[in-house]
Amino acid sequence: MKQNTRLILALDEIDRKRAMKIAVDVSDYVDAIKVNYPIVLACGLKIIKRLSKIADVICDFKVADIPNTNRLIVEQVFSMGAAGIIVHGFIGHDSVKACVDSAKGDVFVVTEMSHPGGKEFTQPIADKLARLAVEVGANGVIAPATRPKRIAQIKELVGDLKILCPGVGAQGASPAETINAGADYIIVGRAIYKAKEPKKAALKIADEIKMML
Ligand code: OMP
Repeated sequence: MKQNTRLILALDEIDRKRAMKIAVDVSDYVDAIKVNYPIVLACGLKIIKRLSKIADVICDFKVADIPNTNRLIVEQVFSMGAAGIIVHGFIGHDSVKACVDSAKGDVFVVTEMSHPGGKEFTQPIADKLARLAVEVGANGVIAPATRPKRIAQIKELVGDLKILCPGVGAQGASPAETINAGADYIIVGRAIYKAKEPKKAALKIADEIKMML
């Protein structure tokens, strides 16, 4: 995945035509497009192929199963042209390693989640999950933009692994603070795809990121 604007669009838009238009409109300002269950359930797996012609696609399926099932999921995702996949870490070393071994691209491990409930169960084990990501040879981790201090702490644990941070915009975090805390990429959904002019919104955030580098 390129590291140019450091902005990743979370395209949780379920209308296929609108989603494709937004993807094309913002393509100059994003390094990748992240898809999650909403768009894939609404539009089918083929949306991954379609979007991957516009930008690198990261499949945020938060994979969380036994090693064999994970392998089967990961194989399907990469056969559609995805560039990366997001998996949970709490499933243990063997299950995450199965993802890394079968991936034909990047694997990102969720550490502490960005929403308020992320403090309940993911925060207490997030440091362990970050270490696990390093130990199994993942390419990066997901850390919460909503808690910049935690980004910095998790960065200490993961060294060269990339840190992708959701929570900017609709969840309240700012691009500047997130980059300052050590994020390699910022993941933004609603603040772009729900904006009146998604292209302008993406450009504004990309500019804010640029100012901090
Ligand atoms: P917005 O809140 O609309 O910007 O979207 C954030 C995106 O990041 C959504 O697609 C979430 O599913 C995703 N996300 C989080 O918001 N928090 C997390 O802790 C992890 C993720 C993720 O793995 O991408």
